[in-house]
Amino acid sequence: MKIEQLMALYGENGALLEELYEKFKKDPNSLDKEWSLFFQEVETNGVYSQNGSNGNGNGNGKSAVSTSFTDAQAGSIREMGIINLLNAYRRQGHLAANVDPLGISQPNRKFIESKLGNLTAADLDTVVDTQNPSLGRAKLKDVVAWFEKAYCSTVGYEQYYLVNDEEREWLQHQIESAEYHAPLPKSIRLRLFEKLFQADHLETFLAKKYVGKKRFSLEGGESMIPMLDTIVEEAGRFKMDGLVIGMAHRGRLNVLVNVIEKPASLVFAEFEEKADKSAGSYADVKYHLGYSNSKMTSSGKEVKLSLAFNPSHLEAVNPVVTGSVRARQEQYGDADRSKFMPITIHGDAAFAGQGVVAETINLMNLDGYTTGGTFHIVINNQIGFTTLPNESRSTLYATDLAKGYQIPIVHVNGDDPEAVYRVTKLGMEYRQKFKKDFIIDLICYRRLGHNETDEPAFTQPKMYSIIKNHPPTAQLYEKKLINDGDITGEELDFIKNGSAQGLEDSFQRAKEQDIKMKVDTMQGVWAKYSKEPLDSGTATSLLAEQIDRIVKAITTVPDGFTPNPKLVKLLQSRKEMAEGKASLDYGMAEALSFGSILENGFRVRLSGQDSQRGTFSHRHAVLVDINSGAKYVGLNHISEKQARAEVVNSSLSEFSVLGFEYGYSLSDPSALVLWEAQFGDFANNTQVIFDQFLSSSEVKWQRMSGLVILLPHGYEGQGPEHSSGRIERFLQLCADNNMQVANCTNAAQYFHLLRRQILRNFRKPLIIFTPKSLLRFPGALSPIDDLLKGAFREVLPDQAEIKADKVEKVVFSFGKVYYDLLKYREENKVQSTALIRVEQVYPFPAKEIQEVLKTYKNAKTFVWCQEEPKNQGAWTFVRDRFEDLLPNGTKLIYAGRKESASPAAGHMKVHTKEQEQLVSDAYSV
Ligand SMILES: Cc1ncc(C[n+]2csc(CCOP(=O)(O)OP(=O)(O)O)c2C)c(N)n1
Ligand SMILES: [Mg+2]
Repeated sequence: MKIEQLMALYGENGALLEELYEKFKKDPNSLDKEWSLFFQEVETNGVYSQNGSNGNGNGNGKSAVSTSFTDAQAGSIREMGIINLLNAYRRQGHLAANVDPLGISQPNRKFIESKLGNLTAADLDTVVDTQNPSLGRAKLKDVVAWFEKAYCSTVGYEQYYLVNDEEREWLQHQIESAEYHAPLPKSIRLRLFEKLFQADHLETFLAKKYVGKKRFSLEGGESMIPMLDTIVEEAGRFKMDGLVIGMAHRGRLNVLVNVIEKPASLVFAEFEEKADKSAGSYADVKYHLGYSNSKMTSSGKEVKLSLAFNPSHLEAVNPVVTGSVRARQEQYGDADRSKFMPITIHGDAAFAGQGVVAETINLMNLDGYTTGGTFHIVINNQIGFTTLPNESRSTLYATDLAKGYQIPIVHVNGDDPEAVYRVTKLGMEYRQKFKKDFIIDLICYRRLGHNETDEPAFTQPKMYSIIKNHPPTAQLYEKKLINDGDITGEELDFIKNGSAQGLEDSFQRAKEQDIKMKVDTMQGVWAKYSKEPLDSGTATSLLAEQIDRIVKAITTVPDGFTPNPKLVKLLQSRKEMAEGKASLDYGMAEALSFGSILENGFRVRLSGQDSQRGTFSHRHAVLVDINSGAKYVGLNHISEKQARAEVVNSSLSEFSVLGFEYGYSLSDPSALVLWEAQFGDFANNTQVIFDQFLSSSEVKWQRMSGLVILLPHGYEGQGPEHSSGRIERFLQLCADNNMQVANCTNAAQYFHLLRRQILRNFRKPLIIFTPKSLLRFPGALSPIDDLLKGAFREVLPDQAEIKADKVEKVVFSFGKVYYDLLKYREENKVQSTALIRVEQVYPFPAKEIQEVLKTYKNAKTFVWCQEEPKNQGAWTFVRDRFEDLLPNGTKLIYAGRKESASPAAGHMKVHTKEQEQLVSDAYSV
C-alpha cells in the first residue's frame, strides 16, 4: 500500500477518501490504477467497509466512510498517522507558535488541531516508540505534549523545506531533544537579564539626558542585545577570531555600547557634538558610525568585533559586510571559514522590500563569494516607519524569501529571552556545522515612533494602545526569574544598580574630562598606508626577467590539459607579443600587470559577469579543458612566493557584487580588487555603492578603498545601451580627491595604471572606462618595451612629428575618439592641429595640461572633442577646469554630439554619421 494512501486515511483527507470511494463505486475505471486496486482489495478482502470502525481504525471517527483493517494494516495505518501528526508539528508547528509579544497575530492552530482532533482517548494512551532518545517509548499524549512544547511555544521553526536530509534532521533532532529544552543555568539567566537590563536602561538614560534627540531606540526589541551577546560568547566557544556586523539605524547605539563595548562616553560626546579638531572627524550622523573592538569571552578566547559604517540606505551594507569577511578569511588563511563570520541585522520591512537582500543571499554558496554562512537577525518590530506588514510585503513572514535559498528560519518571541538564547545557540551550531546562513526573526515591537520625535499613534492607534500597556521585556523577565524561585530580587537589584551606575559614571566622566568624539582610522592592516597625498611618479615598469617568468606561466598549460584550439593560438600569440614579434593588446597587458602584481606579493581579485573569459573574449584568465571541463589559472603558477589571483564569474548582479568587492577592498588594502561591469551601462544598478560608499566613505567615515571599477565604454553603434558607462555621473561625484577616473587609449597605459593603483602608498577608488573595439585595435597596441619603461601618463602628448610652433589648434579628448581624430588628421593631411589625450580626467591633471599649452605657444583654438552627447561625457566637467588654464580671452570649444536624453543613437547609420560629423567639427570649429 502506498504511503500517500495510508496518509490519506488520516485527518482531513478522510473526506477525500470518501469522495474517491464514491467515484470508485460509480466507475472503478475513473480512478488511478493504484486507488482502484486499493478499493478492490478492500472490497474483496472485506477490510474496508461502510459498517463502522472495528476499533483498530485510524481514529477518524468523523468520516462517513469508516474503515476496518487487518491488524497489520491497522498497525501501519496508526503508525503513519502518528508520523503524519509529528510531521505536521515539524511542518506547520510554527503557525501555532506564540511568537508575537503583542498578541496581534494570534497563533493559528487550525492545522495542528485538525490532526489532533482525529485522535481518540485510546490513541492518546497508546505507547509508541518515538525513535527520539529523549522520549524513548512514550504514550502518544506525552509525545504530543513534547512536540507542542518543542514546536508551538514561543518559537516557530521553519526547517521543513530543507531538502538536505542531514541538515533538516539535525535541526529537528536538536529542537526535539531534552538537552535543548533543559532549564538554563543560573549564570546564563543572570547574564540574559543583565544584557536585557542594559539594553533597556541605555535607551531610557539617553531619552532623559538628550530629550528629543534622534537615536532610533531599540525599545521593544531589547532581546537583540542578549542575542548578540550570546553570539559573541558562542564565537568564543568556537574559537572564532572575528565577527563583522552590518546593521541599520534601529538599536545601533545600543549594539555599539552594550555589545561592542564602545565607551558610552564617546557616544555621549557624539550627542554633544564635541569634536577634537586635531584628530579630524567623521562627517556622518552618530547612528551610521562603525566601531571595532576586541572582546574577551568567558571561554577565554578574544573575539574581534567590528560594526561596519553604513549609510541610511537600508540593507546596502549587507554585501559590504560579507565581502569584508571574505577578505579576512583569505588574509588569515581561514580555509574552512570557521574563524570569521558576518552578522547582518535587518529591519522587517527592509528585509522583505530591498532587492539587495536577495542579491546578497544568492552569493552565499558561490565559491567566489561564500563566507561559510551569514548569521541574519531580523528586528521584526512589525512595522516599517508607519507602514504595516500587510502593506509592505506579500508574504506571511518577513523572511519568506530566504526559504528558496534553503536557509533555516526561526521566529522567536522577543519577550522570551531564554528562547532567544536557545535559538541563537542553535543558529551558531548550525552555521559552524553546515557553513550556511541562518536567520532569526526576532518578533518584537517598536515602543516609540520611527524615531524619538515621531508620533506613532497617528497611524497605528490600536497597536500603540497595546504597546503602551505592555511592560518592557526586562521587567517581564525579572518577574519570571523571581517567580521561578532560585533568583532573588537582591541579586537582580545588584545587577541593575551596577549597570546603571556604570552608565552614570561614564556620563560624568565624559563631562568632567571633556571627552571628545574619536576617529579611528588607518589602523591594523591600514597602518602602513598614508591618507594623503596623491603622490605621483610611482615606478610601475618591469624588468625583462620578471616578464619572462609571467609570460611562461600565462602562456603554457600543464601536461594533459587541453584548451580549445583557438585558445592554443591565443596563448601562442601572447608569447609572440612578449617576444617582441607583435605588439601587446589590452588582454595581454592586463595579464602581465596582474602577474607582476602577484609577484610583488599583492593578491589580485577580479569579479564581474563572465570575467574569467571576459565579455569581449579578450581575457581568458581562466582556461577550460575541452575534455574534462577542468579550469586552469596560469596566473597562479608564476612562482612559489607569489600571491594568489582569484578571477571570478559573478552572479548576474551589480549591486551585491560591487558591494561585496568594495567590502573586500576595505578589509584588504594589499589586494588589487577589481569589479568589472558587463557593459558600463549596468553600473547604474549599483548606484548606491557608488554614491553612498565608494565616492564618499573617506570623507564620511575615514574609510579608504583601492577598488578598481572597469566599465566598458565607447560609441560603436551598439545603440542606447552598451555605449556609455556614464562618465558624467562619476565626474559629478568627484571632489576632495576622492576617486580617480581614467580611460586608457593604449595597452601599456592600462598596464601601468593597474600597477600604479596597487604600488601607491594610499588607496583611492579607480574608475576606468575600458575599451571594447580598442581591445584589439592596431593603433592601441603597445610594444613590450613600453612595459619596461615609463609609467602611466595622465596626459599623453601628441606623438606625431608636427612642428609645435605651427600648431594653431589643440584638440583634447578622453578615450577612443582620439583614434578617429587621428585618422581624420592623417587622411586630410592636417598640419596645424595637435591631438592631446587626457587619460585621467580626475584628479584633473592641470599641471600636465599647462605643460602642453606651453608647448603650443601659437595655438589660438582649443577644442574638447567627445563622442558622448553634450549633456554627458566629460564636457561640462572639463570646461570649467580648462577655463583657468587657457590663455586669456580664449574658451574651450565643444565638438561632439548634441544634447540627448538617450546616451546613443539606435541605428548604426545614424551613429556613423554623427561620429563623422563630430570628428570633422573638431577640425572646423
Ligand atoms: C533604501 C531606503 N529606503 C527608504 C529609507 C527610509 N526609511 C528609513 S527607516 C524606514 C523604515 C524601515 O523599516 P524596517 O526595515 O522595518 O526597520 P525599523 O525602522 O522598523 O527597525 C524607511 C522607509 C531608507 N532608509 N532606505
Ligand atoms: Mg520594522
